[in-house]
Amino acid sequence: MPQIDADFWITETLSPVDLYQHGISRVLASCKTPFQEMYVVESPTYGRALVLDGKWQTCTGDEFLYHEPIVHLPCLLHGSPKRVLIAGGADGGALREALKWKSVEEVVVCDLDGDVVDACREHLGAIHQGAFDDSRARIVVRDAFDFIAAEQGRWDVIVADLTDPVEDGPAYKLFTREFYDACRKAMTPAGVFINQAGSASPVFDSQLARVAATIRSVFPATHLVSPYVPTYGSPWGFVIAANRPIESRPDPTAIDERLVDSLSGALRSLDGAAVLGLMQTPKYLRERLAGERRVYTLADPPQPKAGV
Ligand code: SPD
Repeated sequence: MPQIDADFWITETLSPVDLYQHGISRVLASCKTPFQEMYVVESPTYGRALVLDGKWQTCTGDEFLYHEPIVHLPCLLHGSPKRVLIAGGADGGALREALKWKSVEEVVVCDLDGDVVDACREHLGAIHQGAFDDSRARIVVRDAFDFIAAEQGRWDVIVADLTDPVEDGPAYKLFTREFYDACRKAMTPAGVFINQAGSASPVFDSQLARVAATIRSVFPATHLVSPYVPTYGSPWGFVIAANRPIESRPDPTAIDERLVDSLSGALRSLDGAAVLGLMQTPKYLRERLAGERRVYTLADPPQPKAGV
């Protein structure tokens, strides 16, 4: 454990009565962009981190627990992705992982906030590891909704690596049925979609259940996984969606072989056994999701302050 020398604390409000705090030893960048309040900070324990609108986005200490599954689960389900679109993803962690696929010819990172992309490129090299400079990578600073709606049948995998749908924040429209419908149309028929969908804590799962119900209202097949990322303060939820059934009991040996054949880089979190484990949705979440019917629409989008 490094010496704790923090005189500044990032306090994330998980609910009106639950806080998660990280002591900060150094602020590397901070500003109000046209879209959100940004901090790039250093934690003595978790390393460099990106914080947007008071919410911890990613950090060098545990980002692989998020970026590996959000990229490799949909890519494995597709099998041989050529074109990958990352909506959000300014830190470059998902981009780094997508570029490990030998089959990948093009990865677009479409993020609304160029100031955040620039800060991540400068300060979070340990996360992007130079991925922005790969010849297969393209950065588009634009609203992902508009970008995705402009193209049909193009993407093999779409990764919605978004900020949480904070009220008045930049991402809330990207958790609606209209957005998921645009994603489905923008994908090839064999395309696979994945969305970071919020906390999977049994006491904060309302948004996750509703996001899952919204995606289920658009795609024929959906599946929830819940990796644990320590700095998010609870298990997290990713919803995977596709036009065909999603294999939830893959053979670990076959996955190991496919990862060896398909990837050019090593993984820290995933192998065949870990993929099989991640695909097993906990019972409380299966029951919670099965009972959810409400969907988010542009006319009725997420409003987190209304209740957790
Ligand atoms: N509250 C944490 C939600 C994290 C969402 N996005 C993380 C971005 C990592 N690339």
